[in-house]
Amino acid sequence: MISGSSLILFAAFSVSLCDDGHEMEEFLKREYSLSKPYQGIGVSGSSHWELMGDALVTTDYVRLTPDHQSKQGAVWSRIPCHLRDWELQVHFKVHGQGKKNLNGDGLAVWYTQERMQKGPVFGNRDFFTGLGVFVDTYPNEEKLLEAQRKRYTPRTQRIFPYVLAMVGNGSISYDHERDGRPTELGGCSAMVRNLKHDSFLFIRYVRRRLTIMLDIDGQQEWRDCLDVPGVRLPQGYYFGASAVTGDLSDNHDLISMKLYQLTVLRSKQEDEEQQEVLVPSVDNMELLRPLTDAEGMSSVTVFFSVLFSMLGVFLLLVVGLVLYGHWSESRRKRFY
Ligand SMILES: [Ca+2]
Repeated sequence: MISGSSLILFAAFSVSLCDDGHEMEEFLKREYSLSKPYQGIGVSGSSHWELMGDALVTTDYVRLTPDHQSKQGAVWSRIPCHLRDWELQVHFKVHGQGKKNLNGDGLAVWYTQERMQKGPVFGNRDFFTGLGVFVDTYPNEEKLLEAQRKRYTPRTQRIFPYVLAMVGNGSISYDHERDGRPTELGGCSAMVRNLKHDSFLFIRYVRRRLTIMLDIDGQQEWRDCLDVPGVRLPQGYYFGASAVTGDLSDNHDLISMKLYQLTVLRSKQEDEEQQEVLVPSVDNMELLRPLTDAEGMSSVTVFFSVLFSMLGVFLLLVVGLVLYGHWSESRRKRFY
């Protein structure tokens, strides 16, 4: 695993080793990156990035929301990304006047089919298609259970702020009241608010493996947050970031989002499999499991079995009725 500082130093080009020992080359892709001096952002047509809602740009940051109630803002790439393997480094800052747990709601980083759509998921639409990584700063579920005078068992408690990943296929809703627990792919606690030093989120997607790391302790070291294999994300989606405040608020600032292309050697079979991904899915996750060929066949088989059984029963009934008709006829004839 390479460290955050080395990534920053070798911003334009470097070679690193993947977890499984594969050598990878990294290239900064400027067209998918957002960094100072944020030239032309917000001016229609003159930048690769577009602002929406309450988001605004200064010389030092893109502020998704200010520290005021009921704000939502986002920034979206205009260009769909067709890279297969990539890593995204997000330099962000969450800060505000509110004391712990009296702030909210958090920010999200997106790689989705949809873009520029307002909604309830950290300012973005629900039922999204693709990947969402949430830096959730308000524990809705905990507050809900407290209100119902129910207690968490230690096994289920999550310490907030909490970083969480979710993959959506367009038909799955994000459960805001439960902080996305039902659809959580994985996550970790992350004390990201009101830090004196820089904070970074790192999302790497290589050979269907999704890795999320954080650098928030001011040590210039990445720490693991999530590592999930078998995440199938189509190509051609948009990168974006959004944030929302409610009754409670924070400044949600983006300093940069830098996208690196990773060059990975693939077998022919991997190459072919990659091209088949049309809808996001996650292996071994029931909500999002892809249909295999065998399962596709078996559902067809089930359909025809049911159809033929019904036809069979119908045929038996008809034959039975005809036979009964003949039998009662011949019985009547015997009496005359
Ligand atoms: Ca929350």
